[in-house]
Amino acid sequence: MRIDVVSIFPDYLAPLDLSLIGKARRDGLIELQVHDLRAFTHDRHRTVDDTPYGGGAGMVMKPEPWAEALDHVAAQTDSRPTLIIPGPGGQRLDQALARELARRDHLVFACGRYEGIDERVYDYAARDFDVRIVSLGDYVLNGGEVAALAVIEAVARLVPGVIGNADSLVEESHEDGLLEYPVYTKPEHWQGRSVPEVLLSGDHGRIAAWRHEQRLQRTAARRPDLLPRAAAAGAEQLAIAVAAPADIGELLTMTHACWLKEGIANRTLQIPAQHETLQSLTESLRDWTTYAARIDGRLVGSVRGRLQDGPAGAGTDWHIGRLMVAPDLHGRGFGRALLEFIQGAAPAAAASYSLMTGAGSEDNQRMYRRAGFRIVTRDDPPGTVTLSKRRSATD
Ligand code: JD8
Repeated sequence: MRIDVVSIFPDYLAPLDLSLIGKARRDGLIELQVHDLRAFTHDRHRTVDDTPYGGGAGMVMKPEPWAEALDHVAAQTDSRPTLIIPGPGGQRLDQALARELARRDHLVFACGRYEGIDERVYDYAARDFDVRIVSLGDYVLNGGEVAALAVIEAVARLVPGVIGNADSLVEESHEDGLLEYPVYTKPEHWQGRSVPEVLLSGDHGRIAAWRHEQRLQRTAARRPDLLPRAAAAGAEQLAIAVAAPADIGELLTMTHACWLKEGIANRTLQIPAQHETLQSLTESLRDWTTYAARIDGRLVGSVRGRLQDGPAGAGTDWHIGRLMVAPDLHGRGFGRALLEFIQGAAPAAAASYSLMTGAGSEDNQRMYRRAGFRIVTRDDPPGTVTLSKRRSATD
């Protein structure tokens, strides 16, 4: 990812030389350049501001230096960068926006000062940039640099490879609308306080369930405003029933729609789901226990499972497949709800769960890891990862 920052206080961005982002720059994962706006002035006083038309307090940033600075940055790339102009009236920064910006190749930050930047610069910049006004929150800062630092840190840490262990990105606050669970490390007993026993049990299923419960409780206590989106979305709204031949038409349509996105994420048209037909899907109802999830009669999701021999000595495995949610309903927790449902639907004989997804399907992998699944094999078949999870006594 390339990042350019323009400011009259370039030293304000010095913290980006430190820590993980400093390392990511040295490792070539992030290319970051800071530009002094005054370098794009031509008068002896290197003037960047002037009095506001219409009167009033303070000074306004002149358009000419900004135009030259943005032209200079735009000339360095043939892609259309995203220009982020921090401002108190902008779109609030949140994890969803951070994830969206982390998918861009080139971000440019225009850090204003004084009373702000001449309004014509916003329109001028739209010629070469996707212009986004972003705010840190409903309070007033003196300039855009602090906001630029926060956005860059929130975005850069999502760039693959910046955070060493991608797993740690999974269970984070706001990642799925819930606050994070409490964390502990050695010593087990400290100042008469002990680590919760479940965390010493080694039972991944129980630990994942306890942590999820902790996240719900903390969110309810500290950020109840987040709960509706996180919790309400879940299973409550879904009417789940075993799929019947009458569902096949809708199911085929949704299968093709959902695996279009998977095909793009994995740059392939060789995924079996992409080649399903009415006949093959009807026949699959014999081999798989397939569920259809509806809201107000509309098919919004599906998932299936079948028993198979687990890895040697590991008993019978409940293999989960075709977990899908209608593309327009992603991000509401329905996928997590269907994953919880299909685990609960496993026959008593199942000692473990397994599922497969694309090596490039990061969102899917994130959801499965959050539910306690771990990658056990790669590229069997090529381009896929298989994840597994032991069934716990409480499941
Ligand atoms: C950019 C100039 C100062 C703002 C007169 C104080 C973001 N969440 C946020 N609060 N404030 C900013 C922000 C403030 C800025 C600039 C961002 C450029 N100022 C101005 C208007 C009132 N002074 C911000 N992101």
